[in-house]
Amino acid sequence: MQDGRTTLSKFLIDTLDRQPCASTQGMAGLSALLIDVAAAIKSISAMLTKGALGGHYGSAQTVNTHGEEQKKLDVATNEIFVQQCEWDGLLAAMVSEEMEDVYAIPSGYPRGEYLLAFDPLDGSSNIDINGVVGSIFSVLRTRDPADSAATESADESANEAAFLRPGCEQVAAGYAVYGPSTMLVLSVGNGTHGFTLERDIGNFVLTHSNIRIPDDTAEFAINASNERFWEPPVRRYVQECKDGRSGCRARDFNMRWIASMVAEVHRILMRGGVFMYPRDSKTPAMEGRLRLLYEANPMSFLIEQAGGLAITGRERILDVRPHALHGRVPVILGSKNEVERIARYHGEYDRGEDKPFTSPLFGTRSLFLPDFTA
Ligand code: AFP
Repeated sequence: MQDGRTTLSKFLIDTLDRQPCASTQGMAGLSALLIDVAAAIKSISAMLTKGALGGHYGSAQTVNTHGEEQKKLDVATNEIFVQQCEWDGLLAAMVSEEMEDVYAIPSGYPRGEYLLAFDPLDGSSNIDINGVVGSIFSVLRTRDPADSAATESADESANEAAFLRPGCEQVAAGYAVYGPSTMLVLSVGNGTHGFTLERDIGNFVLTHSNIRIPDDTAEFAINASNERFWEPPVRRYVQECKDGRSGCRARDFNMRWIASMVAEVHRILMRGGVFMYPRDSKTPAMEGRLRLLYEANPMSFLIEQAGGLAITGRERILDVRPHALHGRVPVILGSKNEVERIARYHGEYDRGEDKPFTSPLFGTRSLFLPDFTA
């Protein structure tokens, strides 16, 4: 399929409907669902480009299930996803960052065999400053296609337990990045592909087929204001990056932080890098900041499909079994060789084998040369 000419609809027909294969067996309806999700993204894109003129800036004066103040656009974009996807008979239920409980498809609509989990507006703290934001979505099936005997009742297929499955069971995942252009990046298990919104005709056009992440990078993204709360293996990795060519990495690194996971992941898919939102002692009760079902899992699916890695620090994110709809998980993802290094540092730390990491005070060109022989 040719970049610049293939539309999202043609891509999905060619990928899912015309060439059923093992990975897409029994995926009838998935392409229609993804086209509905794309329609929701187009509506959100149109709403966002109005900026302050759209009347959607500021607080909604409400609080979501996590006790976080909701922006007007958090609420409006959630409504767009629900209204665009609830009616078409493809979904059994939805879960959203902005809704406390499972949203079962209303009885007035037919129920389907897919489950949709989404963050309708990621990075909403960037809205009022006209920064980059995004939407993230994840698709599961309600039952194992190989188990045709599965006789889940309609309620069973639409309850919380139906969503609490590891991310490796996703059948599709993607995000929209609302930047200078609006892009939809998705995977149905056959690579990660990027589509750019041709706004004047309203089509998503394939512009980045088979995205591949470079195995190596010189760019890392982390909120450095949390440094004093990080675990030692994360502090060790970041310190070595900051030491640059005078440290053990013998090359300089660059740092980025956009406060929008979608923007960070998109940069990594475009040119490599590492994104970290690790567990920290600032909020020890929480396993990090990012949600597993509708942030970490879909992004990890896309990253792996593009040749990268996505871990908690100690295990593959897509293997983590969720225990709650809005459960959180530490996230370290991106270029393969860097994520493997960070995983190695966690392992060495857990086994008590981690070398005392050097700091600029103990670099090769400093006054304080460590005496490790002591
Ligand atoms: P919001 O959607 O509440 O702005 O959170 C965005 C996010 O979940 C993720 O997209 C960012 O990477 C991360 O939070 C930024 O967190 P900090 O504000 O702690 O840097």
